[in-house]
Amino acid sequence: MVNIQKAAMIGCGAVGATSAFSLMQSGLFSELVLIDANQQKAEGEATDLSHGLPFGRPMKIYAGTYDDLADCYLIIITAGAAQKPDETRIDLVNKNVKIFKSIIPEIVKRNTEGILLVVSNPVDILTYVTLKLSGFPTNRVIGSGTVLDTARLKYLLGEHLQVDSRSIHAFIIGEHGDSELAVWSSANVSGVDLNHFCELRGHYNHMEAMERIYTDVRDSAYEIIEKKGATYYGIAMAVRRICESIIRNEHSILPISSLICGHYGLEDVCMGVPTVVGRNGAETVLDIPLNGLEQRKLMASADALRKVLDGIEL
Ligand code: 6V0
Repeated sequence: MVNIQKAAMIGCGAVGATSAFSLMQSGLFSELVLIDANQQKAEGEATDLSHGLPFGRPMKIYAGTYDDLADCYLIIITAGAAQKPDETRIDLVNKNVKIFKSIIPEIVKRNTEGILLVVSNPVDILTYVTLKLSGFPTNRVIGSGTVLDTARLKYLLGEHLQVDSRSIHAFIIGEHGDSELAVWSSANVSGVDLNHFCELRGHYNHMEAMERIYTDVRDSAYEIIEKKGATYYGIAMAVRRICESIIRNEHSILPISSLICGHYGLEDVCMGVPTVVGRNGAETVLDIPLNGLEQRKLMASADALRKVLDGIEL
């Protein structure tokens, strides 16, 4: 029997440790197991995090082993190499597929009922690899997809329009990477069409501003990595948001990555598109309306991912 209040973090580097910190503050779990190839790192992070518990809510955080996964409801994987300056996410594929080939069978040996949340990059490729290696049902293997990219889009639009980013309804979809796209055709601020809202705020060069904002979103990881070596706070909050929707069975619509079967005319690829997320993981993948250009860009993004998948032996 899995325990809904128990989660595991496999990989305790910058992203794993920061995500553990955000989960610790969320109150979602009563037990969090940290696993890393570097056991000392997992132990150090667990002790450091635990020292913050008297300021938060009671729970157990400890460095564990794969045996501790047996009753975990949610297993989050952040293990693997991260981008260095001038590397793309796709450049990580060989190193991280190899790492996943060692991790996923260890999970499956102990736990066949939990939900697997992939965060390591390239996240869409690794979500697909995890799905195939685990043999889990498609709803129980998800990736963080473009949840972070969508948050970046909302943040930048909020700054541009001087409005609360939570009132903005817009998505980045496709690959979490260079071929992702912004769905401008349905973007709105609490029901007001985005272009109209821009005008209300005194902005008229929509095309130029939207192109700049999209480019900033797409390239923001490169910029942050250039400046501070890694990105982790934003993704830690995104991980928390996804976990919240699962554990609290919120049925929130988040652009997580999961297997696409027939949606948008696409098959057999994992990528980020708006999906109802609840206790069962990826519950319903949504076909949101796209204009012709957006549809072509989404196809191109799926093609780019498929080419990488075709080069992987599973
Ligand atoms: P990091 O700080 O180098 O940490 C990686 C950790 O993984 C290290 O502690 C390693 O010891 C550990 N590790 C390596 N191999 C194994 C293994 N076989 N089993 C267990 N642990 C292992 O990297 P960082 O934490 O910065 O990034 C982790 C991954 O997240 C990278 O692939 C990033 O590209 C990816 N990110 C994904 C994002 C997203 O939006 N999905 C956002 C940011 C980073």
